[in-house]
Amino acid sequence: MKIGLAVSTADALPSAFVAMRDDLGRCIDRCADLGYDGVEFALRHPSQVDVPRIKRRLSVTGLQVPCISSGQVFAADHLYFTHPDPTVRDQAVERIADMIRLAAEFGAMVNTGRVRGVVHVGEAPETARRRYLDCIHRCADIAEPLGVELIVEPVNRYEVNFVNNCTEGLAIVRECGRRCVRLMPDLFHMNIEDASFRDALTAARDFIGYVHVADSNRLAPGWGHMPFDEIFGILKDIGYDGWITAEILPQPDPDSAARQSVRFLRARFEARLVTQSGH
Ligand code: LER
Ligand code: MN
Repeated sequence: MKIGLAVSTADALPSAFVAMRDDLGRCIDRCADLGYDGVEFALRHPSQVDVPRIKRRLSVTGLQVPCISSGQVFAADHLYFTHPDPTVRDQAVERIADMIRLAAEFGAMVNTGRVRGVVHVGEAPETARRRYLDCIHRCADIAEPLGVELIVEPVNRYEVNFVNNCTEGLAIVRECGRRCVRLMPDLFHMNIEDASFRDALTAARDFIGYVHVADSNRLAPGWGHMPFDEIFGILKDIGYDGWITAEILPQPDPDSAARQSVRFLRARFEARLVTQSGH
């Protein structure tokens, strides 16, 4: 398992759930010092990344960029796949296409998160679903030849009204039926929406490409009441050994939150190995 931290640029919206808002090169250096394996970039636009400079920082530190996420494309630019206006849907696809090309530079996935959109008042969920699937197929056409995976993240009902739990996420990933489109459970959202961590994660076991973690209150893991030991046990049982990225609030301050996350996640994960190997 590799541990990541979601970070963003200094001008990120307050609604971006990132522990660090800083120059991205500095974020990499700080995360390397703290013992992370990688950083997820939460971006509004791919032009925020100076590719040669970031590649140098990654090569010096040995860190990876496992994922580019796009929540600010929804929150700041209001571009999303279910928009009634086809021009806006085209712009959303274009922005995600640019993020896919950026992700290809780093061997990263692209989280399409809230860019999936919402079911508009007065419209049928089926209309949203049809628009969404059309857009995600167009993105997959670009991602597949570049070897980039697109991840679909169920997000709780207080943020969007479309694809809230892992069952719905799994259904849409299956319906999409593209190899490069995978599911990304986020424990914070699951804690609100899914009746059972075990049932939801087990049902999705063949489709999980990436995992977001936070404690029950979006603070660093260990500072709330998320049942991490149980969840790590389930992830082991289903054979998930990919990235676990902390998407947390910068409280009480960015470095304390980031330090707590990596220490806690590593310790609990290693404890799980010890327990399960019977030592
Ligand atoms: C994004 O990864 C996420 O989890 C959302 O809550 C952002 O709104
Ligand atoms: Mn998330």
